[in-house]
Amino acid sequence: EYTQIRFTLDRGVGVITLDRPDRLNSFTEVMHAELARALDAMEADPGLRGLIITGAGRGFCAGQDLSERKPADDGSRRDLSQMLEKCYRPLITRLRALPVPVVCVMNGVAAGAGASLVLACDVVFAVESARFIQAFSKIGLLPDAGGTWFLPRLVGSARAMGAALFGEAVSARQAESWGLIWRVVPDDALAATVSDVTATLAAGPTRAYAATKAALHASSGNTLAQQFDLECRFQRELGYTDDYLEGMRAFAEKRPPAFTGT
Ligand code: T3D
Repeated sequence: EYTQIRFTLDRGVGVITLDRPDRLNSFTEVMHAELARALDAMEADPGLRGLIITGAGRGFCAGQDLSERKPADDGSRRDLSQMLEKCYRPLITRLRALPVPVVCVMNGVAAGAGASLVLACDVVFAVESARFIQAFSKIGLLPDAGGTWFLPRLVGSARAMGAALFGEAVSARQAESWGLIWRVVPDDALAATVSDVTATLAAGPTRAYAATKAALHASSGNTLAQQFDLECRFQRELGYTDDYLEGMRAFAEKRPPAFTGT
C-alpha cells in the first residue's frame, strides 16, 4: 500500500518511517501523497493517541528530492511556490493541527525541508550523530516548509539567521543546547526510543496532551490574558475527563495512573 514510507498503528500510536534510504528519505510527490494518506487515516481515528516520525537508514530526510528538480536544458524556470502550496503547506499544517503529540525520532541528518519537518514536530529526539543543515541557501533558496516561522521561535533570531544564511551543519548536541530539540539519545538507542515513546503516548492522558499542545502552540500569538482564557477553557473541559478522575484517584492511592485517553 505504501512504497516510500512505512506506516503502522500500535496501541493508538502511529509510526511513520520515511523510507527512501538511498536518497536519504528526500521528499517526492509520491512520498507526499503517501504521507497525506497516512494523515487521513490518523485524523479519522478517534482512538489516536500519538504520532512518531522517523527515518530508515542513515538519514532522516534530505528535504526536497532535487532529482525531481533537474534544471531544464533550455534554462527555463519554474514556479517553486506550487509544490510548497500543494505538498509542504498541508503536511506541516496538518501535523501542527493533529490533536495528539507528534514526536520526531531523528535517526540521522535533516536538511532543507527535512529540517523544517523536524521543527514542526512537537517533541524531537535525535541520535547523537544526527545533524541539521539549513541547506536552502546553498541552492539559492530561503528556508521553506515553515522553516522561517519555526526557526526563530525555537532558537531566536541570531541563531536562526546564522544557521539559515550560512547553511552550516548544526550537531544534535548543539541543537539540544540551543533548545532546538528536546533530547539527544545514543545512536544505538533509536529503536528503544521509538518503543519508549510509543509506550508513553499509548498510556498518556491523551486529552490533556491535546490541550497542552494547542495551548503551547497558541501562546506565541496570544497575550497573557488571552492565554488565561484558553487555559480556563481547556482546564474546565479536562476537569470532566475520565483521565483527571483517574489521575486524582491514583495520586490518593499512591499508584501510577491508568489513563484511557478519555
Ligand atoms: O524544489 C522545490 O520545490 C523547492 C523546495 C525546496 C525544499 C528543500 O528541501 S530545498 C533543499 C533540498 N535539500 C538539499 O539541498 C540537501 C541536499 N543533500 C545534501 O546536501 C547532502 O546529501 C546531505 C548534507 C543531506 C548529506 O550528505 P552526505 O554526504 O551524508 O550524503 P550524500 O552522499 O550527499 O547523499 C547520499 C545520496 O543521497 C547521494 O546519492 P548517490 O551519490 O549515493 O547516488 C545524494 O545525491 C542523495 N541525496 C541526498 N540528498 C538528496 C539526494 N538526492 C536527491 N535529493 C536530495 N535532496
